[in-house]
Amino acid sequence: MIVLKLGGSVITDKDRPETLDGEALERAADAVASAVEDGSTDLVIVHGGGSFGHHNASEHGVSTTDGTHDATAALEIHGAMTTLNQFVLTRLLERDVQAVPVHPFSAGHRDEEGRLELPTGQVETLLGEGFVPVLHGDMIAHAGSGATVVSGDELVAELARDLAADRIGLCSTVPGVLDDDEAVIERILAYEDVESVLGASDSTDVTGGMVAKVRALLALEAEASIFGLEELDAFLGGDEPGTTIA
Ligand code: IP8
Repeated sequence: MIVLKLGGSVITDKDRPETLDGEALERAADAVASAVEDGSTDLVIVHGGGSFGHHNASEHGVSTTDGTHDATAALEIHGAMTTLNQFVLTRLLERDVQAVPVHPFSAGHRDEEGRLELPTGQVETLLGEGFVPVLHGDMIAHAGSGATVVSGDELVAELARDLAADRIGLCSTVPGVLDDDEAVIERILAYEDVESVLGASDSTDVTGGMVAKVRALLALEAEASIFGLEELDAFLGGDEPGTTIA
């Protein structure tokens, strides 16, 4: 079973509010369609927000830790994400991928400490029935804080853990984690290995950019790959392109 994250910055124009990168999304959908064509690959897809969600969240001062009790704000952020989810589903369905949505806002919650609880029975059942569940970064109920953002990376980590994923892929705008000379770091074994080269994300990103990704992936049992869109076919075909986080 593969958990694949399509980065929000890959499938949207991250610097223009609510703008899709249609060409990139079509390429990603093509790669997914050829990977699941023969029915032998179980795939769960998670997509990030890019320009759908992060702008709304920062306008309302909402992040993974700062919540809101304002339903209008929560619905605006959630609505941006479900709009993007609909675009992703449509591109997949057009290619005969049996993609169905799973919206985290209706499925999980955080406890007082901010720990994410995400039941995965529906995802497992959908997989067993031949569907490709498509989750997304979203709003989520947060005990004591109203509702906060849940990032796609957190969802990837939860799903990979709970469903004992064999492989994890993060399709990103960069070809992997880059060192100071812009070369792809092939393997990361510990956060300290890359602390000095991981800068903050340069667009509006309320969930922490590459630093959060690497940290979340290091905590997992399964190996994860971070790679660019050009390598999505290779990853889904069994290769380990880009950076492997072990
Ligand atoms: O792009 C964030 O998901 P991410 C979703 O995976 C929202 O961090 C609502 C900003």
